[in-house]
Amino acid sequence: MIVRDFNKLKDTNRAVSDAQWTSVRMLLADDGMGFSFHITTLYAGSEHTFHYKHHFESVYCISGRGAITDLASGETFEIKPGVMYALDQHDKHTLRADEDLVMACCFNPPVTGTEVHREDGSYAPADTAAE
Ligand code: 9YT
Repeated sequence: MIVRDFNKLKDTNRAVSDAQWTSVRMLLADDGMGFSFHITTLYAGSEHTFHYKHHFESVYCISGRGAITDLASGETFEIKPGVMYALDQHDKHTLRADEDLVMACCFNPPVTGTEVHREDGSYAPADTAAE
C-alpha cells in the first residue's frame, strides 16, 4: 500500500511548477500503478492550451471556477467543483482559470515526473520522456 500526504509532497521534488501552475505528483510511473495521479493548481487569471497526444487524461475539479474549450469543436464547458472532463480523444483544449483551479488529474500512461510541455502542448510519449 502507498500512503502519501499532499501537504508533505508539496515541498518536495514531486511538486513541479511553471509560472502559471503547480502540480504535485501523488503517483508517478515508478509507483507501478499504470497511471499517474496529480493534484494540479492552475492560477487565477491564467489560460493554458494543452494537447496530450500521447496520454489519456481525466481531470476532476476540487475547487475553483473556470472553463475548458475543446479546440476541435469550439465547445466551451464550465469548470466548477464536481465537474470532470476526460480527454478520451487526446483532445486539444484550452483551460481558463477564473479563480485558482485545484484539479485531481490521472494520466495514462503515467508520467515519469520529468516531462515538460513541448511546443505543441504535449508531453513526450512515456518511453521517450527525456526527449
Ligand atoms: C488540469 C491539467 O491540465 N493538468 C495537466 C497536468 C499538469 N500540467 C501536470 O501535472 O503535469
